[in-house]
Amino acid sequence: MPDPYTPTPKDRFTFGLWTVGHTGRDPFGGPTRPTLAPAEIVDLLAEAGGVHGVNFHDNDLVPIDATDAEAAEIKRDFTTALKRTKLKVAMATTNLFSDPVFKDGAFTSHDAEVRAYALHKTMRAMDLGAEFGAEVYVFWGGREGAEFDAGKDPVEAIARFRTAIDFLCAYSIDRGYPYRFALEAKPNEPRGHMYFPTTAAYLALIPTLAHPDMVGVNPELAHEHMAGLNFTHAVAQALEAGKLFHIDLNDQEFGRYDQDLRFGAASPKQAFHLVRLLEQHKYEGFKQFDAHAVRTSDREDVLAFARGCMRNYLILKEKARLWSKDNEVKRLLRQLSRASKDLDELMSEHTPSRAETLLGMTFDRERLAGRRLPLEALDQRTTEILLGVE
Ligand code: GCO
Ligand code: MN
Ligand code: MN
Repeated sequence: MPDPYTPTPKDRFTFGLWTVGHTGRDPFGGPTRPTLAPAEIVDLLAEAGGVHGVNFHDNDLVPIDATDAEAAEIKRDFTTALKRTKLKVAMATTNLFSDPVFKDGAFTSHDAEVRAYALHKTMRAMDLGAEFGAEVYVFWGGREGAEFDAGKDPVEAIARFRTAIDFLCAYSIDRGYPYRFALEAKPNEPRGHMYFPTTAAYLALIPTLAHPDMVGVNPELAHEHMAGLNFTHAVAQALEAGKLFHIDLNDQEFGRYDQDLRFGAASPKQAFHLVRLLEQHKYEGFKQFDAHAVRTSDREDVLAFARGCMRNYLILKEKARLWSKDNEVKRLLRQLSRASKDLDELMSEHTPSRAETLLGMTFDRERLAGRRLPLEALDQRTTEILLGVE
């Protein structure tokens, strides 16, 4: 029997060049793994098996100080590797955080020349992504924030960010690119505090943009968990708004520094509810594993990391299927939901007469409060399904 948890490109799993290419460097120590060229990273992903595509920041592919000749050679090797492995480029993005020029922000910098450079660099990065067929363009504002609020008016910073996104939407349209923009929130790291700290903050910005239709969000599990928030609820809000354009999957203990663990490694129950949500609502976008193997890993273990991310998603997808057909789960869910066509109709939209009807109703609070809500039983059954109890 074939392994049911073997991924295929149809699963639309993707990895960034910076994820499996991570050298193990952290703020306390140098690399533990060799630097791989982009083409070598593509080969590694092909070896992992079943990966749909690869994503990059402009400078993951072409170093910021590469000459034209160097850039051409890297691009040639990368193209050959993509052809050889049949991997696609799914998403592209801009590195607006590594170079010291962006140390106090890119689109939100106080310095007009830095803001101009950020636009220039992003337009070029969009050209590069389009050259390789990227469909989604991600914006993660790594340095858009502050340690101290004395230095910058956050209202002005937010307005500057909006102006930049409006400019770049128009650029994308003008060039005929197929991009959909996905805004990625993070509460902190590398800045002490980042503007737009949560997915919900970006969802509130989007309707104020000049081209709201082409902009959605790219929520990341680790980022909401760093702030102690429920990721599944953030994704649900994006889905409900039709704005889930991309997703960054990884894992993270709540309230810690940025851990970027293998998907499913730290909080399998949260990951389960997330996968159940994505599958139930038929999310069809790319699922990027934005994480890296731990510092102790060698190449073989990096492969285990990449395979583990995809496998855990597929295992949780199967668990979600079992959960929804489980008789005990079904029975408990029936007890929890008490639908009423008449009442739903009455509450669906305000009319003066519906309001009058509602105002005239009497409610037996004691009877309502007395209804059973067997949530302990449901969560216990969920846990048992996850732990493999029949
Ligand atoms: C992080 C972010 C990044 C972004 C990437 C794409 O915590 O560093 O998640 O990995 O996703 O820069 O824009
Ligand atoms: Mn992250
Ligand atoms: Mn990310």
